[in-house]
Amino acid sequence: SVQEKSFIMIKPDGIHRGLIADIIKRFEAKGYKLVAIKVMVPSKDLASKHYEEHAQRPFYPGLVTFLSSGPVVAMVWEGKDVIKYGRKMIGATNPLASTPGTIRGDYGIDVGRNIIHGSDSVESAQREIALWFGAGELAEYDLAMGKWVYE
Ligand code: DAT
Ligand code: MG
Repeated sequence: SVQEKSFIMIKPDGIHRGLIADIIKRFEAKGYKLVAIKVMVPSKDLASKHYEEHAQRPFYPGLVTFLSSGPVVAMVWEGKDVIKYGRKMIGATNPLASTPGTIRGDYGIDVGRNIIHGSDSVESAQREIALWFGAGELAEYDLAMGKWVYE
């Protein structure tokens, strides 16, 4: 609910479908601040750790294979309530249950091809940012438009 950071990742389907610019545009236009970004093909180990909370689920092996097929765009976005509101912008896990206007609602159909990941709590955001980025990879700066976004 204060200034916080969320780990947002465009998954391989989002990259292959040419949605990078649209997704970044939505977070940027909302007023959030991009503080880290990189393109990579995640190792199987990294993908497994990212989704470790789902290790016992039947879809886990396929999910890890899909994510590590890469490439992904890993990002950290900062701003007021970005964790919860970012999840709203992303939409429901199942794209067919996502409201039109959300990223998954506008672009996805199947749950295993839902385009984007977003942290779901302060704790998972901290864990995921530390997993995907090294200390020093996060930029600290004031956005010039900040005073026109926040009162
Ligand atoms: P979210 O990505 O909305 O946080 P989650 O954490 O429950 O959703 O699941 C992580 C990812 O796993 C999700 O983005 C897509 C995949 N997934 C979830 N439930 C699934 C299911 N029932 N069948 C196939 N893939 C699933
Ligand atoms: Mg999740």
